[in-house]
Amino acid sequence: MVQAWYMDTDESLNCREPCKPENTVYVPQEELYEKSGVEYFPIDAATYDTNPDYTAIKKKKGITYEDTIEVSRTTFPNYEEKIKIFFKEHIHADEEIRFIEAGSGYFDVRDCDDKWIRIQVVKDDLIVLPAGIYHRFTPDTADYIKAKRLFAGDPVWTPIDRPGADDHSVRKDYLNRMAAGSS
Ligand code: KMT
Ligand code: NI
Repeated sequence: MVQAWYMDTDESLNCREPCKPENTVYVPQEELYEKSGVEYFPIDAATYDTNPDYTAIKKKKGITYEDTIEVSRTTFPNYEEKIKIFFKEHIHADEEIRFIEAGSGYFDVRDCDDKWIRIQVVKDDLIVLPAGIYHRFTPDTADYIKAKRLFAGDPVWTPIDRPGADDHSVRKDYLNRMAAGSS
C-alpha cells in the first residue's frame, strides 16, 4: 500500500488515473482499517514462501487455495471488457485476499460513510478486503498487475453487484461488524 486517499467524486475522470482531488486527503493504514476493515501486510515478494509472516497470515485466514492472476493486454484477450467487470461495484461472500507480486493497480473501497477510498497497490502488498465490503478494482495506466489470489476452501469469485447486494446477509453482517468496531 503505497498510499490510500479519498477519491475525487467527479465520475467523469479517467478511473485509471489516480483521481486525486485538489486537496487530497490521505488515509493512513490504521484509519483505513477503522473505516473499512481492510487489512494490509507488507511481504517481500522475492522471499514470501519462506516468510513466517506470510505463513502466519495464511494460517490465520485458513487459506487452502492459491493461484496467480496476471492482468495485462497480452494475458487477457478481452482486456477492456474484463477490466470493466473488475470495476463494477460489488461485494463477495468471502474475503478478497490479493498478494501483489508485480505491477500496480487500484482497489477502491467504500468507507463506513459510503465514500470511496482509493488504495494504490504495488509489489510486496498483501491486502485483505473483508467479506461484504463494497469495492472495485482497476489496473492503472501501466496496464499490468500480477497477484496471488488466496482463498479458504474451494474458490468462489462471484461478485454480487450493488444495489442487489444491499439486502444480502453478508453485507448486513459486515455493517454489523463495522458498527461494533470489530471487522
Ligand atoms: C479482482 O478480483 O478484482 C481481481 O482479482 C483483480 C486483479 S488482482 C489485483
Ligand atoms: Ni471483488
